[in-house]
Amino acid sequence: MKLKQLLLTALILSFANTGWTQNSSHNIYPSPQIINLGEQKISSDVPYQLAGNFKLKSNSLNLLNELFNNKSGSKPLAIIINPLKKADKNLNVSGGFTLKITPQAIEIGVFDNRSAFYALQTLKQLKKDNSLPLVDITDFPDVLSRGSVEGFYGTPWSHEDRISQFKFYGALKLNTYIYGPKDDPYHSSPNWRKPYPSENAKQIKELVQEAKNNEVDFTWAIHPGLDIQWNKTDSLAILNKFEWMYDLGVRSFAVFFDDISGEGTKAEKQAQLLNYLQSQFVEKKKDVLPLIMCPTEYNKAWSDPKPNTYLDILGDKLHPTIQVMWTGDRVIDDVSAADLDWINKRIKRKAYIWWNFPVSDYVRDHLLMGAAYGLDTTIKNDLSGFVSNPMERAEASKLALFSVALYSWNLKSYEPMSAWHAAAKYIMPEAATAFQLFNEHNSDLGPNGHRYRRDESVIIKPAVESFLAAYKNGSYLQDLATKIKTEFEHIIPVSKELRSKSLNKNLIREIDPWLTQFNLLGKAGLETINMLEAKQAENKALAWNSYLKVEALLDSIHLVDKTFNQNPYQPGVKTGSLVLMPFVKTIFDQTQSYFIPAAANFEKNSSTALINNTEKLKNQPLQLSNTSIAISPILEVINLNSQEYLGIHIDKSLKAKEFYFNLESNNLLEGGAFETSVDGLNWQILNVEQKKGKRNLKVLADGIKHIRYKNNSANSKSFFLKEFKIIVEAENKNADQTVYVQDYSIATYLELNAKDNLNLPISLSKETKTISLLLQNNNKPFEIYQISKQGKKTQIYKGSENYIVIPSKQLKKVTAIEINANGNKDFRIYELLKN
Ligand code: LOG
Repeated sequence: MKLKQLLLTALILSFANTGWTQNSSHNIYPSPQIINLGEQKISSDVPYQLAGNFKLKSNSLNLLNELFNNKSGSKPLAIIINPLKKADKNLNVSGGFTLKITPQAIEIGVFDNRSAFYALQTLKQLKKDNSLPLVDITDFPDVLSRGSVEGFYGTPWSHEDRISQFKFYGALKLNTYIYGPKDDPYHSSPNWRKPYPSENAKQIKELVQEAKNNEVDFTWAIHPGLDIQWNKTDSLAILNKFEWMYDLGVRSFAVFFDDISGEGTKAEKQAQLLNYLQSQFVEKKKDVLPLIMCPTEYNKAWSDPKPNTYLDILGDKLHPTIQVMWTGDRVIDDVSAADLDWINKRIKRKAYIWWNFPVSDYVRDHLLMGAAYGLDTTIKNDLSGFVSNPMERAEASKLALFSVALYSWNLKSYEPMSAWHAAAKYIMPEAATAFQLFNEHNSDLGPNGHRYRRDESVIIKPAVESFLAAYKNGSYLQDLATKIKTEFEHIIPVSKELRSKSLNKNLIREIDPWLTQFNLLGKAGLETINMLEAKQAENKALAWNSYLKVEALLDSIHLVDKTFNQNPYQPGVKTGSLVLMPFVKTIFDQTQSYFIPAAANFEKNSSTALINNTEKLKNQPLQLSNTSIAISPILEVINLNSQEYLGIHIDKSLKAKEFYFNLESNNLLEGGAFETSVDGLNWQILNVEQKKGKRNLKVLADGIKHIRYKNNSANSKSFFLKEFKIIVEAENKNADQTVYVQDYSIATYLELNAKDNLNLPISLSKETKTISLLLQNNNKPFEIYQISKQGKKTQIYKGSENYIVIPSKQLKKVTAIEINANGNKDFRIYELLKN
């Protein structure tokens, strides 16, 4: 990076010497192909006078009127617009233009009205404080079709969303929008054969017009493959539908055959249909753009590699002007030269890239606000189009679409990180730094079926990793802790700032649950560091107070996750999920051993335990909570020899309600079984349907206290211990739950509720020097008494602390202690320890 920056600076300097200021000081997005920026400026606070031989359309005229004033009196500036003369092939494409600002005039050379519109958009970006710099620009797009394909599953964009998109595209020289939301029943089954109801039709008409105003080609796509019949009736049905759409103003069409099976997938039939539409519709209409099709085998991983199969058939049979879409080596993938090489040969044309980023329909609990990287910058001659499939959140998707605009216009100049930063400034100038910070920690997708991941929290990640590595080995790296703390401190105000400053209310509405979550993450992180600092200072009481705060914040995060964005696919709201949240959780989980040191003289009242007869797993910890008991997952593969088993025994005070497992194996139930037992001696086979041991749930019968998986076969069995969890509740909810107070775990607690007095039997040995209580009382006063053998009750504590240490000297012949919470309903006792 450093080296790259140096080289860039050197490059800029060398341009400066020749009188050029190549690309350095302008803010034109996308970056012009050739720009020669002068230092002098002219005023734009003047009227203009149009000259030249090109007649502008109204959208370009409107832009002109926006740029200059119409005050009479001052001398008008000549704006001379002429058709491009040069035989330059690059320049003579839709949108290509030259723009020259001299002290006397602005000269614009155009190929079409789109060229003029783009030249004026460039002027708009150049204009600052009512002045324009002298400049000489030659500009044209590297890729002919650039923009988005609304092709995701989930709630389609709203009318307002789409209009806002088109304005954004126009300003950034994106010229393509393909309409294909999977969940529009008139795009796909069941209603693709039917015309749109009048209200929808009216809106589409408006959209086509608004797209036109912004020089965006509105492509309407049909997705008939789920139930198409290869007969005349259905060919006509599509033709009719296209006619209806044509009447609404649509002049560009696509047919999608993705995500279907059966009859609809046949290459010959698909090609026949497309060719039919080519001859019966496109060639007849004359003002319709080339057809686009999305094949069924739209990525390498899903396509037949054998010669003369699906893709080659399309390549051979499809009319040469029909464009073929392609997502890459996989459904979700970077775009590489090798991949294009492969596909272009097979389809015998340049692929039209359908880039599945930042689409999030397969990771709906995440926002994809990361940089758009992984795009090869040398392939401009190998693609016919580049469209991005965005998120269902339209405004938030603009962040990635900004980069798509920069990339597809000028591949060579594309640099993902600077584009990403520029995008934040462009989209949220009111609060760019806060927005950038939010984006930095909301980039990765989390584990997903497509195995597509993105960098996240890149700047702070090395500090977090080094800190955690050292921390696990018992050392505390102060500098790094401070650095991480500062990051969390910066995160806390971001949500408030974005909510109060952002002018884009729809964007805030889209990301609102994530803003809530991000703020909570900041607070939880800060409190985590506070806890570590208190621990460093050996102030256990302070550390415990921080622990309680972290716990409460994690509870809130959990609640937000269970309350908002409750879609049936990936419900919830995840933020900072790659680096920051795991940091908080790791420290939080590991703090257990600090508050409950292994050396402590416990009085364990719970018999909950791991059961197993394998040496390797004997130290595997359990994860306890008030509602579940689980074996901590293991990353490596586990081998269970013949007759070996692994499971959980729960205490008699607990009732086992449900059992969840995920052991990912191919032959889990061949000679192996899940077994349950009431007494630990007699075992019964638990019927589970899932042979492969993928995630599953089993409701349990009453009275079960033991669950295990046992290898009853003669051979060893291997599997992954991803999940082995019992959902529990107190056997008798009203009865004694003191088991939680003495179970070695600060993840469980006893809630006093309305019960005012709690009586805990205890016996002290000679070694006991103190007893300590880990509580949470919300600052309300309470008392502790000791009860002697004779039943005498004496007060030993009165106050409102959360962490209480009582020297054993104070405890005379104690048989129990009694806690009086004075009716405090939020009183929790986490653990009673003897040290
Ligand atoms: C679908 C698309 C979906 C995307 C991401 C294509 C060509 N089709 O796996 O509708 O949004 O993946 O989930 C797809 O990508 N299928």
